[in-house]
Amino acid sequence: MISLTSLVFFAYIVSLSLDVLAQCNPGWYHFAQSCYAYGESMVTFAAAEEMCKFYSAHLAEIDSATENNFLKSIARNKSSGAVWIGGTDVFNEGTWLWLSTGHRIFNFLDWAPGQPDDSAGEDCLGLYGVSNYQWNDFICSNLGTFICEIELTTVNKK
Ligand SMILES: [Ca+2]
Ligand SMILES: [Ca+2]
Repeated sequence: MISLTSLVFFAYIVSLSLDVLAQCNPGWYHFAQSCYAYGESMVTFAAAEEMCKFYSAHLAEIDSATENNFLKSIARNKSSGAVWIGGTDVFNEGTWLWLSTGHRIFNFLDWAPGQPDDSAGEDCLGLYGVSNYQWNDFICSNLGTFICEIELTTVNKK
C-alpha cells in the first residue's frame, strides 16, 4: 500500500523534472516546443549556421504563422536588414529545403512580394527588413544577423 505522503512526494518530483525540461538556456527565447536565440553579428549564411551548431542548434525553421510572427517580432525588435533563417535552394534552384531536415519548405510560406527572385543567384533564406521581415532569398555570402533554433527535447539531452 503506497502512502498518500509518498504519492504526493512522487508527484512533486515529477513536476520538478517537467519544470527542468521546459527550460531554455539563458538568453534564449522559449516559444512552443523550441528555444530561439538572436545572433547579432553580421555574418554569411554558412557562418550563421556554424555559430548555431556551437550550441547544437540550427538556423531557425518556420512551420507555422505563429512561429513566423514570433521570429518576425524578434527581428523587428533588433531591427536588422537581413536575418538568416535555415532555408536554401543552393542545391537545386527553386527547390527550397530546410537545412536540418532536408524537407521541402512547404507547410507555411511568407515570401515578400516578388520573392524569391533568384536575383544574381540568390539561394539563402532570410527575413527581409525592407519588407517588414517577410521572406527574401539573398546571396548566401551577404552579411546578416541570424536566429538559431533548438528543440526543447534536444536542449535537455545535452
Ligand atoms: Ca535561388
Ligand atoms: Ca531575392
